[in-house]
Amino acid sequence: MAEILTAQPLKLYIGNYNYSSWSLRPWLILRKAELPFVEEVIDLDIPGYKDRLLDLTDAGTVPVLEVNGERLPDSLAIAEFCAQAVPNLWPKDPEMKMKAKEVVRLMHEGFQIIRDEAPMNLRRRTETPMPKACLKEAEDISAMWDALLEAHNGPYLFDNWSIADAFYTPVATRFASYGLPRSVRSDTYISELMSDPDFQDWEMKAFAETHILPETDKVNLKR
Ligand SMILES: N[C@@H](CCC(=O)N[C@@H](CS)C(=O)NCC(=O)O)C(=O)O
Repeated sequence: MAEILTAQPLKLYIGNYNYSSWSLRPWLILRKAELPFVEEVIDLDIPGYKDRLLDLTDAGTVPVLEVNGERLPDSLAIAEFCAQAVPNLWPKDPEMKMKAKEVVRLMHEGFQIIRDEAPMNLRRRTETPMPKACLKEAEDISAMWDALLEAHNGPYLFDNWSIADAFYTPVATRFASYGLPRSVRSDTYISELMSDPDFQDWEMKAFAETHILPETDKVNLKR
């Protein structure tokens, strides 16, 4: 694996910093793994962007990690690739690791209401009332975080920072952007993730970015 990693620099194709939650996850993981990589932003929703994505991989989405000319799509597959090279990205304890994988899978496959109603938009701060179903999903996530933080004595979901925290960082930003309800413990967790120096590097790039996705910027402005 080390050979694969060093032969050519890793390249991560990502969507826009302000909006691309799926891109943020592996970007954070690569940073925490201290795996050197270069990144290339593909502006989403501009004419021809989909062809560009389909030229990269059949998935037609970002993130995509290029390893020695081979391209690996999907945030979770990229996370697992990094964890093979740097095993402490998952908790060491087997039971904890299983649980961490379960909560990551939940995020990767679910929480569709929050994804639709409160898309990641780092520049957004709004107090517009959110739909009930979205509030309910936020409460469920906050309760799940609380149970894990309590069981593992915070500040992270498991013993140390892990892929699970990477997967929930974009969710934390949604709580901040849309004022979603959360417990005091979850609020502390959100602050922890959002004050992470690597996240803050990403956020600075989002604030500096000029590309706008009007459809995403419209979400929840009119309620
Ligand atoms: N399951 C994929 C989802 C990737 C995804 O939907 N990425 C969005 C950007 S955040 C995308 O590429 N959208 C472009 C499109 O759907 O046309 C993953 O985990 O990487």
